[in-house]
Amino acid sequence: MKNILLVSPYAKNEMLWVTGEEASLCEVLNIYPPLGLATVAGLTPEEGYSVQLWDEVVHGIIDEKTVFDREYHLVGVTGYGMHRPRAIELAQIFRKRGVMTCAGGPGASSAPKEYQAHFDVVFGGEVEVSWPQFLRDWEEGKAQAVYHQIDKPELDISPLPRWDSIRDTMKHYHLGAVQTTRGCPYDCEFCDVIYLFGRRQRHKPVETVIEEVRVMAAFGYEWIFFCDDEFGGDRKYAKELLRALIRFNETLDRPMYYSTQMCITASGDKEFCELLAAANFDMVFIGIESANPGSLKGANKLQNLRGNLLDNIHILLRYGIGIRSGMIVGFDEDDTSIFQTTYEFLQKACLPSIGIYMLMAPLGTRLWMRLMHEGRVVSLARNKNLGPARARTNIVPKLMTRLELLRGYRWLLDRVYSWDAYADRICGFLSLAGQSPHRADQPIPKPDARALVEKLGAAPEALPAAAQILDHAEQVAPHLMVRAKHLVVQFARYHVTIQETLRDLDVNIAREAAGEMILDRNIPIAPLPLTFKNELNRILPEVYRRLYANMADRSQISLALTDVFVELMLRVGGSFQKFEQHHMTLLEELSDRHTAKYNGVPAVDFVPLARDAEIAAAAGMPNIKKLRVVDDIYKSVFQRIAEHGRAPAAALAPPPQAGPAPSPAIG
Ligand code: B12
Ligand code: SF4
Repeated sequence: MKNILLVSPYAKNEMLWVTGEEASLCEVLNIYPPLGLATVAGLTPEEGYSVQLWDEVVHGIIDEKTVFDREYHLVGVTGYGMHRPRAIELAQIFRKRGVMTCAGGPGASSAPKEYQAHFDVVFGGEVEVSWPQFLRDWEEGKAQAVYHQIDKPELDISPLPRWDSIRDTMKHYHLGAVQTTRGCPYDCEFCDVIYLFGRRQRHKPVETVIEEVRVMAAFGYEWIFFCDDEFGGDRKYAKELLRALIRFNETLDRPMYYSTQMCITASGDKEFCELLAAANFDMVFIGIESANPGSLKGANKLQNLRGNLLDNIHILLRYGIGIRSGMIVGFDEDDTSIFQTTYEFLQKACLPSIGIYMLMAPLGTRLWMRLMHEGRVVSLARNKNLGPARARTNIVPKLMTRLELLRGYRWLLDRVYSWDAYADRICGFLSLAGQSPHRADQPIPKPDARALVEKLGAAPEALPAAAQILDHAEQVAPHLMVRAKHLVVQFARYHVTIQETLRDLDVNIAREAAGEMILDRNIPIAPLPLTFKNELNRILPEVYRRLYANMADRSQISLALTDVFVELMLRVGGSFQKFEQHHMTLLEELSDRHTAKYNGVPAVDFVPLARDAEIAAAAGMPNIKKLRVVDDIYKSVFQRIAEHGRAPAAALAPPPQAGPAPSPAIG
């Protein structure tokens, strides 16, 4: 029997927007159970393996002294980019204990190199194929250091998540988690979803989703978050699922509430909106992103430009479907007027919940590549105590300085998250939503505002705002009273978080103004033309076939592909204008050289199959277009080239607005 521990690293919980009042009253410690890890557990055969999930937020921080009830043979760590430092600490703790370690999840998938020095095995991408492969390799004593699954398989092969090992602690999560789709058909410049999960949306069979919902209901959850990026990406599927959810809810005494992420285009589909409301979706996350149409266009968020954005937001609100909107400031088209414009837009939009961020360029996204080319990506890695992710940005804006961005952002947060501005927005929402009944909402007597605010320990300015919201609900939408109360409770908590963020921002603003921030610029030595990606679409199938036919171990193909293209770019470097036949010849040579390396034979001794034999040997090759691996490969290539070019930090000049030369790290 092999014992496997799967850990979700500790992170400070900033995401309080979904919690209700109950969260503070009962045993809730975290928002969602670790769905990625439960999926990995589901992929592990029950025979021969015991798998234990461990969420540090719920089950405790692991350190050198932690005593487990068994000896583990393997520890796997999940996480986003923001969890990386803690993930690495965990690897060090377990390595000291002599336990084999592996990493997976969005963080490791986006930046595998950053994990490789610390973990024995690193998984890139989804693991429905590569995890079972790894288990087989491990059994045979030949586990590899990297498994990069480039296939993006249909989700009917994804197993039911296994929660049995944390059955008794599921009560500590506020929401149940179920995923229905992976991938997003859009292509926003700043987003890495399409690199991680592809643009072709795949979905779980409706019956499987209902089964997972049923499992969550059995754990006692009343609220489920569908962990999708664009729930409405395949409208036909989504409608079928919504009808099934409505039927399922009808079998329950108390219908479940649902929430998810989607695009504003949903508002253009009346039937879809009606189904969402009927199925009890009371809050959805939507990337509204910007009040500036120029920025939406620049970021390729074209779907938000269909029709009038404010009208489209109000359409959804009228169904009683609350929106949590994601907003970004600092796009190339934003000057310093964006802060006031955004504030006015948000007040008119009457959004019940808002997350505002400065533009970030996540590693490997199109935005990152473009800004890298323009020398406008900075690394903040050498600065300590940067505060939460939302208090910093890694970009140099175009129409303002970094300092102006930080200061304007701070002003915006302070203004938008003031109690008076919030009360006005919520009253607007209640007036809109009041026009339509919502099954989720049950009338309750108006709570006493003073008693509520006192119980919450909120600031004095909370009282008039809470009274305004509750009075307004009583007047225009008594059936929404329970929601009005929840919105007051949620905001009281969110307000505290925002005050912390403002303090972190103050620290960063002061350091930036004093020139104390260490802003290392990332500069790739070999500039990679953006047009290369179009060429890659065309030539990749040929190179892939050559590798597929000749490589002894096909699980290494994506690594070999990256090696091949990295070398091509390093060789042709800045001289690359367009793809020419000699590049193809060079690519063939490089493919053969890397195949030889992976096959463990000297390059000179390696003889590739002749073309006919190659085609025959590649007969079972997956359809490369269907796999949609171009984005993945392109990203890995660029990442690797950037790493090649990372000059020693001290040698880099600070950006012009950073003030005097960088000082040593701030401790
Ligand atoms: C639901 C969701 C949320 C929810 C809940 C998150 C949670 N804690 O559960 C909310 C809305 C709160 C949220 C918030 C944020 N999120 Co989010 N979120 C998602 C979303 C849509 C689904 C996550 C999920 O459950 N997936 C389902 C499971 C099955 O997939 P998975 O975890 O990737 O697991 C698979 C593989 O990765 C692998 N795997 C995972 N772990 C491990 C571990 C091992 C050892 C192995 C072998 C394999 C493995 O196996 C699984 C099966 O293939 C993803 C996008 C997506 N489509 O996944 C973004 C995503 C994860 N979020 C992201 C981000 C950036 C955030 C925020 C930082 C946003 C912000 N600016 O505030 C916050 C941070 C919140 C926090 N403090 O934790 C990014 C992460 C980017 C990155 N490269 O790190 C993603 C990828 C979306 C994106 N590109 O913008 N998020
Ligand atoms: S719609 Fe959302 S998930 Fe899709 S590419 Fe744009 S930001 Fe990413």
